[in-house]
Amino acid sequence: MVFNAFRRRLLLGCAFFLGLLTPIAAGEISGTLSFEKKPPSVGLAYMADDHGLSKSDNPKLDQKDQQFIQPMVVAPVGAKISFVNSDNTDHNVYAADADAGADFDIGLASPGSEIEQEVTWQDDMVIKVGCKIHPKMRAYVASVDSRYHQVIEFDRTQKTHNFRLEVPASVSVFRLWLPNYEPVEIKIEAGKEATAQLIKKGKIYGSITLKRN
Ligand SMILES: [Cu+2]
Repeated sequence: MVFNAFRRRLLLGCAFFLGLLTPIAAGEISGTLSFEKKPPSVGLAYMADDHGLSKSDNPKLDQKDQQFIQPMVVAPVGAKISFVNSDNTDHNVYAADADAGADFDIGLASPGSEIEQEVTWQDDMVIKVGCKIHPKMRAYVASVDSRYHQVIEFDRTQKTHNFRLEVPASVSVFRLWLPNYEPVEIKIEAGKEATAQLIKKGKIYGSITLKRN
């Protein structure tokens, strides 16, 4: 009896330990991006068949030290983005993307200001925003309404990057957006793996591998 109880505890202990070592938890996609050259600075992974992201979350895009703090904000059409100037110098935020129909300019944003901009342009696009005062400043706004999304910030010295995305059973259409690359769409069901090429200007620059448990 004593031995059995001990053994059971040992087995439970092992199961718990193995649980900790399991590479991906339930309801997750784990992805690996491999680039042949330098990766871009940022990307967006999301499940395109979810449309539950709230319009009232009011995401912030902050400016400090002459940079946009967030490389990308995700906001569905109809949401309002707050452009915040947390710097001690004037800034501006503008976009001019004819394909998406995004054309705005918040004017002069003085230190401490917070200016709202509604996402009025095309759904499911990623646009570049800049600052007319500091031409090197750059960020992206994704008009994406999926709750299951992740902004991926790349370490540009690394050619391989892993990410994880929590996904419920109800969604299966994975999309990846990378600046200047062709968008990737992969339908992936639980228990499956998939690979796709990363293509820029008609050439293969890398690959993406997904595993869904
Ligand atoms: Cu600026």
